[in-house]
Amino acid sequence: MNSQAFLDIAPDVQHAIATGRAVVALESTIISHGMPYPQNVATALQVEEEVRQHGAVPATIAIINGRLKAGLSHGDIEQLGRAGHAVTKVSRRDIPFIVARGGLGATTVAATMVIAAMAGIRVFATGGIGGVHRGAQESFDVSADLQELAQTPVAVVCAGAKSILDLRLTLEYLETHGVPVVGYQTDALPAFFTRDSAFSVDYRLDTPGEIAAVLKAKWAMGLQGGMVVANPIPAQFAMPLAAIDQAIEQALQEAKQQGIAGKASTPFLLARVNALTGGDSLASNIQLVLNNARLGAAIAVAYQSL
Ligand code: PSU
Ligand code: MN
Repeated sequence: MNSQAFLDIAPDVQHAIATGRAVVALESTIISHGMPYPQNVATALQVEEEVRQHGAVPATIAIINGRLKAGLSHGDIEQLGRAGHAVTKVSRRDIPFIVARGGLGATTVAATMVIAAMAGIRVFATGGIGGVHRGAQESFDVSADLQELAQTPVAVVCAGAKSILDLRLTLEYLETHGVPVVGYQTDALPAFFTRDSAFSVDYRLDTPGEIAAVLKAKWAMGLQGGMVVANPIPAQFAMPLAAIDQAIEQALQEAKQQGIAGKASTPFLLARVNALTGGDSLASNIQLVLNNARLGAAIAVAYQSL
């Protein structure tokens, strides 16, 4: 038995892979734990449509009835979105448990990369990646997303990382583990709701074709691991830094007071930041994900043409 025995690839995704067409993986924790219902479901469907409009086939990834899925039905997406935080958040370590019990799981960036790689998908678009949390010197809270980027050959297009994280330590960790961080048309690391931060990216690339060429070179020579492609939120949807910082500070305080730790930490912080900033941040969040879906599709198309 090999990994394919656990994996169901949707027919349109299978067809695209077999004929060398572009495919973009999408994650499902962003649906269950990253946004409120019903905007999470509407956004997930809109993101898939955005990928299609830009010449690629979307493959939203999750675990449904214990099967690894690359490509979900609308019913699957509705189920994940409606159940929200009741769905098991699945990172690499959780995969075999949800499979063995025939359960439902929403995949994080790490688990989505694992399943995308099994399916042969090289490009993945999402909102933000996990990283090194503030205070990690004490808590040791470092997202498994970073280790996955070090070992699994999938490029992750994101809007950087939310400043619920320590961006400086996140960059240091990625450097140590050999994960390149590319800025798309920017020299600064974007911080999710804002177009830049105090930190620089390793490499700035200005076209999807250049990014595809680097991916090709990396994997053709057998270098392991993925790449972070950081795509700044479109200027018209960026949030004022002060409002975001205040909400993040408050969310972090609440998490500390309530002793939130482990895998609950990121979902708690995301939900509190969403609640404290109201509809504004949700609108920005949706727009940056759509923006990443467009760039992901363009990179996947360029990659297939090489
Ligand atoms: N950051 C966001 N939105 C998200 C996530 C992170 O702005 O939805 C999700 C992603 O699925 C990511 C996960 O992989 O949270 C990271 O969780 P942890 O820090 O527990 O590894
Ligand atoms: Mn963590």
